[in-house]
Amino acid sequence: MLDETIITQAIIESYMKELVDNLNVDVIIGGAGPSGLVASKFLAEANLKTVIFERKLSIGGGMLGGGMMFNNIVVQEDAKRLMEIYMIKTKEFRPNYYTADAIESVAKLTSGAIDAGVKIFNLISVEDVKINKDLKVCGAVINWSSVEMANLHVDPMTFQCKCLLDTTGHDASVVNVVLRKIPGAKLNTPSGKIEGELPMNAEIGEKILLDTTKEIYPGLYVAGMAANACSGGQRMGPIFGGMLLSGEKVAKIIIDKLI
Ligand code: 48F
Repeated sequence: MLDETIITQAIIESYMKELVDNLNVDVIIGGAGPSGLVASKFLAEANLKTVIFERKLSIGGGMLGGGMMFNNIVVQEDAKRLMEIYMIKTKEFRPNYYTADAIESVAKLTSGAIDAGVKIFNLISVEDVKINKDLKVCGAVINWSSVEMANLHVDPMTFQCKCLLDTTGHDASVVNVVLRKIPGAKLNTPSGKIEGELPMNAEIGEKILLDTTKEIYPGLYVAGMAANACSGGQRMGPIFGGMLLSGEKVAKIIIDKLI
């Protein structure tokens, strides 16, 4: 005998408890693409309380679609050790080019994050940041993605953190908010503003990503495609080694800062 009201109560009460439990954490990550997922696992393994808010229903960002919906991805030698950590199967195509199943990759990156203790909330967007009196970023202002999509006039709510990580991909949407809303905000980029992403060059884009991954504004960090978009790096398309390495790198930067 199953009682629908008990099923409903179980979902509401357990979800609410998890939300409240994540109100004040070490790291909030906006965006559950590959770079955010990898960063979250390493942060949680360092005992930093880490939560991800993902706008969409699905997890995995651009990784799920492979290249042009051919749902395989490519990684290069440098990132193969990370694929091995997650036990994602790879096949050598040519020297330095390995293919992997995009769905398996997303599933295992997600599982790696959750098993490390990360809480992922999907269907929630980071729409603004919280700042302290020195204009340092110290939290994320979130709302249901459905509210955002329907353009409803519903106020958001605020979650607090020591570090906020923007892994929202090409849009760098959290960094954009900071630039738009904090008077005189100067980013850690050559112009102090968002340089904008450059067109495709996989070789340069993948390499430069490790330099563009950094604290971009006090309290706010960038990794993945958002990092190249902020600092004027090239895009690289469906090769994903750089995304994984960028997630690992930003985790190290934040761990060094907080521990
Ligand atoms: O775009 P995405 O996969 O970011 P990434 O980790 O990886 C980039 C690659 O997929 C690909 C590429 C690789 O070579 O160029 O594009 O840098 O994932 C970004 C995630 O962030 C979510 C979005 O739905 C996606 O799943 N997102 C975007 N804006 C917000 C957000 C927001 N404001 N709040 C929460 N999630």
